[in-house]
Amino acid sequence: MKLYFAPDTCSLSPHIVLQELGLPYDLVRVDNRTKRTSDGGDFLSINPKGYVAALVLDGGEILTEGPAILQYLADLEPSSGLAPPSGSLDRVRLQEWLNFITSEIHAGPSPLFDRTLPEFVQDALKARLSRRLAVIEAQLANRPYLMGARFTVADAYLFAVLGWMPVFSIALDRWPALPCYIERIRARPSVMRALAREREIAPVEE
Ligand SMILES: N[C@@H](CCC(=O)N[C@@H](CS)C(=O)NCC(=O)O)C(=O)O
Repeated sequence: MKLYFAPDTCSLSPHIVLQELGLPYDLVRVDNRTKRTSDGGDFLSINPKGYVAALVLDGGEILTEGPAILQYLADLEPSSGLAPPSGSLDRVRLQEWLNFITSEIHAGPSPLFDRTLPEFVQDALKARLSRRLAVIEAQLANRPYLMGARFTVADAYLFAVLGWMPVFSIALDRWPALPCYIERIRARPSVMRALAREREIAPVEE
């Protein structure tokens, strides 16, 4: 498999999951501004939507959209427990979290990356995001991971997007469970290996 990634983005989550599974993969860095790739290609020919992550399967099929990629990977190794079995109520609970993360923590607040956004819009987005973070705080108050005792793909995804909060000037210590959760996940060997591998790939030359 081949994962197209950009540093400090949501593509870290499938990367963590590849590491959790111990599967072999190639890593291709994408310059999100130029859409050029570290192997000299045009990322738009891989994902015409123009965003990471994209996962090229060994048979040539290309998967996009984080929650779909994450579940595909988890299902390659059901015994990993990275996702509950398809068709179970727990699987739907996982999908509930993946959808919450993708719409409320990832896409919803992402306009905050635009520093030219009027301040009143920034304030409204941050207020909404804070309400969503309070939901996560409540969930994590008495369990180590979103789904309970086990780390799942939802945690890999949430970890990746929580990394943006300092960029949005949101101090996570307002929600005491969140800094502990982040540190718990950052300490996983899979996470350390994924971050190290991403750092090994130089920026795409223009
Ligand atoms: N709906 C997509 C969104 C992916 C996404 O937002 N990717 C960002 C990085 S986190 C990106 O590559 N943005 C570049 C762009 O949109 O040009 C998903 O959930 O996978």
